[in-house]
Amino acid sequence: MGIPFLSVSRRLRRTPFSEGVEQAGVRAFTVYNHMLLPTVFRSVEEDYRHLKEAVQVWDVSCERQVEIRGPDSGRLVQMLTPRDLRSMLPGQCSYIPIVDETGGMLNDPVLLKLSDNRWWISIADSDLLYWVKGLAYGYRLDVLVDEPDVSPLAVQGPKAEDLMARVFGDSIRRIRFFRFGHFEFKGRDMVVARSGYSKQGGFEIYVNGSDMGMPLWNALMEAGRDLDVHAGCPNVIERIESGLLSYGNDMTDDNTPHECGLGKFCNTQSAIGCIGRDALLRVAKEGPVQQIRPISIDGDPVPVCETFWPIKANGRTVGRVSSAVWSPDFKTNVAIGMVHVTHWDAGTKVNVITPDGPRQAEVHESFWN
Ligand code: THG
Repeated sequence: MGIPFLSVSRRLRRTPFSEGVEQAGVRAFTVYNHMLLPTVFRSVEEDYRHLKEAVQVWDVSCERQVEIRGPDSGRLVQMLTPRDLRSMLPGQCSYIPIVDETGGMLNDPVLLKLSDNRWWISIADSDLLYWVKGLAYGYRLDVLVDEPDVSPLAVQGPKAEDLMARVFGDSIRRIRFFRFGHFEFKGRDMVVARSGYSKQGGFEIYVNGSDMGMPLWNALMEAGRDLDVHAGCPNVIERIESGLLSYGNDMTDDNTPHECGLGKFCNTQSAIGCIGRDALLRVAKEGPVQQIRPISIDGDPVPVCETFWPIKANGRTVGRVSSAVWSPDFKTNVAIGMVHVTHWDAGTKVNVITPDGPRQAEVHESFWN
């Protein structure tokens, strides 16, 4: 399975770090926000082991920023999300579901509040810029909305803090989780947050200016030589183990935040102005009838999950798996799927129809208990 080749052109954007990624021996890419995103360097399993033991530098430029500036910027950002942003302070990050007028998920970005009048929405894989521009224009808001020349570079793994301290100074150690500060690199101001698409700890540098891409990439690689720094990328095994959702894979605009297990990031009652508020208040009354759950799948390593795999019980479809992979640490296949209310309790035994045939599987509350 898989396709033989992906033709690159101007529509499939390279990144400020593509040269470094190629030098490091990238083996495969995916496309995310119309941009190259590496998926494999040595092998998915070697990358996974190294991520859990050392430190990696990830080209996650594809996490594009939707910048909103101006006096109405706070109002516009609150229109996008059922998370109540009134208590959010400059210097904070927030994981926010973004919903349309039906309460359907349009994106699940990280929001950064740079100041009362300036925000970055660090988006997952959907063209959110057009929704935000449309709202700004339609509501005649006093804002500017655009995509700045800012490209995130993630530094992830247990040795990430030591590497970052060598390049940005010891004060980097004082950044708390989901907070950010401003740091200089070669005289250029950069936003650095303690965040990232893994649970191994680390930072994200919002690289300000494409011209700074390779100088920063090279500085990190040189400073981390004795830490065994290596180019890496979001790792499918680690992210499923960690329960990190992938927009477009695990959920789409057909799903509400509650179905996605993102209810804890919603304050729909108090999120006054949220476009999807009425729709979400209506569905919240009933409660979701399906929800995302971690699932373990018995047997040998499963193939790559390229389409939904049906989840069955007593011959009836009770859900679908959207992501699945063999976990070397858990010694089972770990998966993420949408499961019907009748079968979502932890411990429920189901069958997953993989391309290799049906497998026994179990629904979990989380992978750690
Ligand atoms: N970092 C940045 N931008 C991003 C991502 C990122 N944009 C695309 C994509 N990732 C968006 N999706 C996620 C999903 C999960 C998290 C971040 C972005 C995440 N979740 C933690 C969790 O679920 O445990 C923390 C959530 C919290 O406590 O607030 O970090 O990775 N810049």
